[in-house]
Amino acid sequence: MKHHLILCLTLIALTAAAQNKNAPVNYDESQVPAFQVPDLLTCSDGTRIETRRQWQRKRRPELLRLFSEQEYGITPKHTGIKVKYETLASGPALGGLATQKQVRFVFTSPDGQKHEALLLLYLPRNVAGRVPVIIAYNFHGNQTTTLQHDVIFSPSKELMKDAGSGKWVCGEQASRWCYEMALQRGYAVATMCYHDICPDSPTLLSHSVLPIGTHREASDYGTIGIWAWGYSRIADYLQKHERQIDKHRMAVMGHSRLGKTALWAGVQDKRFRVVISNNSGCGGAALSKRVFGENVARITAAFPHWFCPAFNTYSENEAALPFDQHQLLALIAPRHFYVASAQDDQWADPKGEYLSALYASPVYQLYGMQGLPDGPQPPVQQPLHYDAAYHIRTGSHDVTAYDWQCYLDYLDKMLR
Ligand code: GTR
Repeated sequence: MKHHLILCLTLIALTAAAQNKNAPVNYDESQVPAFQVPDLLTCSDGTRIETRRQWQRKRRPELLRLFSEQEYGITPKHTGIKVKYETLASGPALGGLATQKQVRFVFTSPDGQKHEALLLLYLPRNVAGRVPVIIAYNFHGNQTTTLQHDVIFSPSKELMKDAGSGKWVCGEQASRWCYEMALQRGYAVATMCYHDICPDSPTLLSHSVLPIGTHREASDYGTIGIWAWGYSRIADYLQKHERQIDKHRMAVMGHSRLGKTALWAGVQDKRFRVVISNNSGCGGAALSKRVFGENVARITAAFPHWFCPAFNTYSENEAALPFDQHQLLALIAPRHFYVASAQDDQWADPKGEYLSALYASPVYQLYGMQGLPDGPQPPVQQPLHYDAAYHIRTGSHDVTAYDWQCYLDYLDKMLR
């Protein structure tokens, strides 16, 4: 009898999980539920925040804890992991515009396990003094980001089921990487394949640099937490070992799932002066409570390894969320964030991304700074560049030359 009951309950649980994958997706603005975003400046005990000191001492840590415990998982402070670097290649590249370096990171965990990741760094030549840097992961290996044939394949390629597919071919993603434009404007760019830090597949998690088990407790980090931790390890290297890099002018950038990751990294690591989220959508810049486009049910069903298990609780129940993504963006202040949307990328809810950026403004005000000014979402191709920034461009889910141009204009303003 007891066994029968357990079996029934298990079946119900499994069916519920399976149904999540098919949770409805809304693209109709008139069907957006009535909602109120949780107030940025009111603490859980009702205290109203009036000063930046109160924000820093009380509200910011409280919100950071919420995002750690309920969305991305708690980032470990002490991992015991040691990192060694080995330069595999270095020399002129991109028609003499850059010095290229390819650096192998070897992570050794306390139990002696080793993991390798490969950094590709382009430094501008003919620039005197230290330069700012943009750090951004790529999806299918360093070799896909450029047509230069001397770029070594990222090691994680070998693990992936689709390793033989066109996705991993040299230069395949080159349109997303405007290296020349950045270098000409005096920026270094550093990239690494995110799978090198932790493969984005539930069956390959044993290859992660940070350990992640098949069974996780409610607030245990998922892969977004691991990738964000990895962004900080790239910053460590650039800060300590690259004399040409200005450690006070580091920006972190990411597209889509890596945009979510860039935000979470930027919130936690104050070395990132500008945090760029390109089409990051659900679990990134977009407000969850609008339930427009991708929603919590869909994302947690499709990618059960990305967030901490506690986030599943809000599947088809965004109304119960005690936080929303505008508060994540606000945690970046007084440093700067840039949220960018694409008109045809409705899955990522461009309007929700804009509103989230706008609703973060009160914290910039506390700092005597100017976040996005009150007003409707700007038209396409009309960037708003304040102490926080936003643009929406024409086209689809992608990173384009237009996006790079806007980011570089903004970085020129904020990092000079
Ligand atoms: C989609 C996912 C989005 C976004 C995207 C990407 O499948 O639903 O949240 O992260 O992948 O990373 O390209």
